[in-house]
Amino acid sequence: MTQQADIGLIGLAVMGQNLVLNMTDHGFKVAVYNRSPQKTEDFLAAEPENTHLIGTYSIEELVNSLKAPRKVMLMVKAGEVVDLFIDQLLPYLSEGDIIIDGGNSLYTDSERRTKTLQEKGIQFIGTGVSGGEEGARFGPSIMPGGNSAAWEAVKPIFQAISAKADNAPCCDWVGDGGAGHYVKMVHNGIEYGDMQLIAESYHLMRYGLGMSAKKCQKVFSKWNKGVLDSYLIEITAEILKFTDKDGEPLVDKILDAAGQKGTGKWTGISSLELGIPVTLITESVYSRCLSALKDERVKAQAHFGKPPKPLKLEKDDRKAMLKAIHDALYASKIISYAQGYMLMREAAKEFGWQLNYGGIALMWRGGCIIRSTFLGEIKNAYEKNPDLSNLLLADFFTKALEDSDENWRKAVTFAISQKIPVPALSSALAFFDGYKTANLPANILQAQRDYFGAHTYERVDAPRGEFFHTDWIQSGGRVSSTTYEV
Ligand code: NBP
Repeated sequence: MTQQADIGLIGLAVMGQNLVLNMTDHGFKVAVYNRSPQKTEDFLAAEPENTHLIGTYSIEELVNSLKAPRKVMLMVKAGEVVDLFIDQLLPYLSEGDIIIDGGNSLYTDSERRTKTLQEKGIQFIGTGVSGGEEGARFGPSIMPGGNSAAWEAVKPIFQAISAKADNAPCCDWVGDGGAGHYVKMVHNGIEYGDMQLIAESYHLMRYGLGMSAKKCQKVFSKWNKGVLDSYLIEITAEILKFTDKDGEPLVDKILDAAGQKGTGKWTGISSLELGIPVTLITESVYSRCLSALKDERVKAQAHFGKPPKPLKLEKDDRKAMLKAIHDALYASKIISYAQGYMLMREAAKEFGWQLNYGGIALMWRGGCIIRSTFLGEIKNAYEKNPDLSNLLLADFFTKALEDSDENWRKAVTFAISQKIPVPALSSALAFFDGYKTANLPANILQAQRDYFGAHTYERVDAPRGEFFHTDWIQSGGRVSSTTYEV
């Protein structure tokens, strides 16, 4: 076979097929391969006019159809399957060839693959691809990391097929090793948070204020024209509008037990490992876990009794409460992104990545599930001050939080009084209050730790890094103290 394809793609499931068609739309010749040959045959049969597609039925045939340096992209199930294909590819690849993993791989796997392949002379790119089926077909957000030497060869293809925001591609080099998949992981975690915040706001409207699905839909449609303008708010309004064959909202027939595939959990795990309080995303993961305990929740409601009936408010009061819910959602969303950025900053320090924070916001600005106008403000904040230590300290976000403060507390108080769980809205508020409190009660924690475990503590009247220990219990069981430096 002549070496004619610009890129090879392995894995013709939803994402792979749509990415291939996106690439051929942009004039690239793509050789495809799938473990089950029938999928390759069906895919080619569905595209009889597409002269940019080359079907192959063995790894050797796939590799031999590629122009040098060969670029092979994997769009297969994350995990062992990726390593399986890398092992199958290696005998046929030459020095300088490039393997790209576009699945939802764990960043530590991408870190490992970059290193081991580099030792073999093969360049590796681990890239996040976001936007689901439609994004893959018409323009995803693409977050590549790995071996930077491979970027120039892959860049024209990736930037051509990616979404565009303000005429700029939602794709740029993220960083070395696992950086691309790390940023994609945080993106997915933020997606969990955004979804949870919307669900909690819906819960407050529907069961706190007794609004119909249709009325909730109208509110979300209105919100989508303001600061909350985003794909997820837009599709929530669409979902609430959707009725089944009985003319009833389909959403009322959907079982309230959420699934998850693991990227939110990975974000939570990484936040715990790095010691960064990414509370909103982690609460969102736990909320899905709690929702999944459907049978237990049903039993517990019978045991403890039903939540109160919705509050019937006068028109103006209801309007004011809806505004409070809006502001609470907006402020909490700011907290969630700030926490996500805190996590990326710490990860960059830990793994030695040079992350472009404004560039990341631009990559998420279009094509992906969390796309929103809001991300433009994050990009602006980092453009104004590339050394910004925390998003909350940027003028725009500081003002937004100050403006929302009263309403945020009002919405959370309302939720508590109506016994409606709002873990994301309320934990965001608790984080905000903690973040801007100079003196937290951690002095008590330190004293307790020193009391039972001699873990020592620092003092407010001594330089940081000087540690003290106190003998808290003295003879006779009386509590007094002797303090000494350690
Ligand atoms: P899947 O994640 O469902 O993977 C399907 C592909 O993996 C098929 O080509 C299948 O081959 C192959 N495969 C499997 Br499964 N087990 C295999 C094995 N043991 N050996 C060889 N091949 C195997 O596809 P997808 O939903 O298109 O997602 C692809 C990647 O993109 C995943 O990592 C996913 O997490 C990520 N992603 C998905 C989305 C989305 O919206 N779906 C969005 C963003 C990222 P077969 O046809 O022979 O079974």
